[in-house]
Amino acid sequence: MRIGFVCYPTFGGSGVVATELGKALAAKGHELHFITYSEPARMGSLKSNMYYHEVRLSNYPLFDFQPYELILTSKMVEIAMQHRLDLLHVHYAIPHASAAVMARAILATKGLNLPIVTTLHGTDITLLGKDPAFEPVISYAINESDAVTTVSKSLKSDTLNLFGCDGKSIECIPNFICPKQYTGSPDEELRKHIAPEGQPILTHISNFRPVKRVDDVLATFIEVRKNIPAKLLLVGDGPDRSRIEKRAEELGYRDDVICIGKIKNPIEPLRISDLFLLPSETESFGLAALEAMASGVPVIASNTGGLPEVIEHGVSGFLHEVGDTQAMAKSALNILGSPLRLEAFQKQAKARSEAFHIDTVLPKYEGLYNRLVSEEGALPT
Ligand code: GMT
Repeated sequence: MRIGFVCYPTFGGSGVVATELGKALAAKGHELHFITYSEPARMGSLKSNMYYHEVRLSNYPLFDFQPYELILTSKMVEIAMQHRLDLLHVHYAIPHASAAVMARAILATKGLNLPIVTTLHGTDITLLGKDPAFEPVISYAINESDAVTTVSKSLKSDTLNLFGCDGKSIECIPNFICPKQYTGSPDEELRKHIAPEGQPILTHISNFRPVKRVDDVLATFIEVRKNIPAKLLLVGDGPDRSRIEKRAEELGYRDDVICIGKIKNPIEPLRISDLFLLPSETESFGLAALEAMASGVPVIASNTGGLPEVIEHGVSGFLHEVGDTQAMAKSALNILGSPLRLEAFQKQAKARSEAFHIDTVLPKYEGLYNRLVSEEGALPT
């Protein structure tokens, strides 16, 4: 099948899921065309069956604000025609799904049929979906898509509650991991550099947006640190990063909090971690938590959104109410308090992650594509 993929090319979860899915589909022989404004961060080295089409912004002097959605739409039309795409899979509702709906309408005027699959990833519904500036467009794009998927049951229910969706059937297809990426051994030099005296390493990886509640990461860590020696490893970058770094310093934890910024491969810091903290306000799935578990790292997270669909409380980690950093710290100390318990949680976290193996998830997308292409094929174009 020839498939167009539209996603954010950044380190965010939706871009990672789209890129890894595209890579896996290409490896199975599908022809993948990524249409984005820069090369997807997880694209890696050149692979057969994979193509990248850059959406280049215009330098027209009248544009104070670039009409990115329109430029993207034209690019989708161009690539669909040039490469005779069978289907367009867009990740994140805006502007990708709304642009795809317009591209499909333009192609229809040329007698071409291009089914659209929209995958909703989370904040496109839970944050933007509630914003009146975007709600009508998101609602329209969802209802007009030929198929809609969500990454968790929780996100499906949020979508149905917020948009009604006129009886539209929404399929839930979870995030996934490619286990072979998690087979390497930890970088002992890196571990020694972060925790020279073998202190346990608590890690948080995110884009440091307010929804991640990075203050709660720090508060949980400080509570742990009051009881045992430990280090906090912060990976990623975003609006709250500098503030948290400053706060850690003001509170006297400068040497215990290490911020390494954005890196391409989050698996390296995960391999040297003992616990992963994800106390988000809302989290449709929590890919970062799943990646931690696949690295054998138990997770302490908030009991919100799709996180309970990923982490089993008391088995692969612990779930607590949003903001309850005392309980999160208590659970962290519980796991770290006994090497045997830590080892059990590590094994259980790894075992749980196997439920989200790419080999289980990929056929769900392929099944959906096949259904859609054969259904659409039957329609007059
Ligand atoms: O978490 C983020 O801020 C990034 C965001 C994105 O849109 O890239 O991630 C969302 O999509 C991921 C992949 O499906 C999910 O695993 C994340 O849970 C989800 N983030 C939120 O819901 C906050």
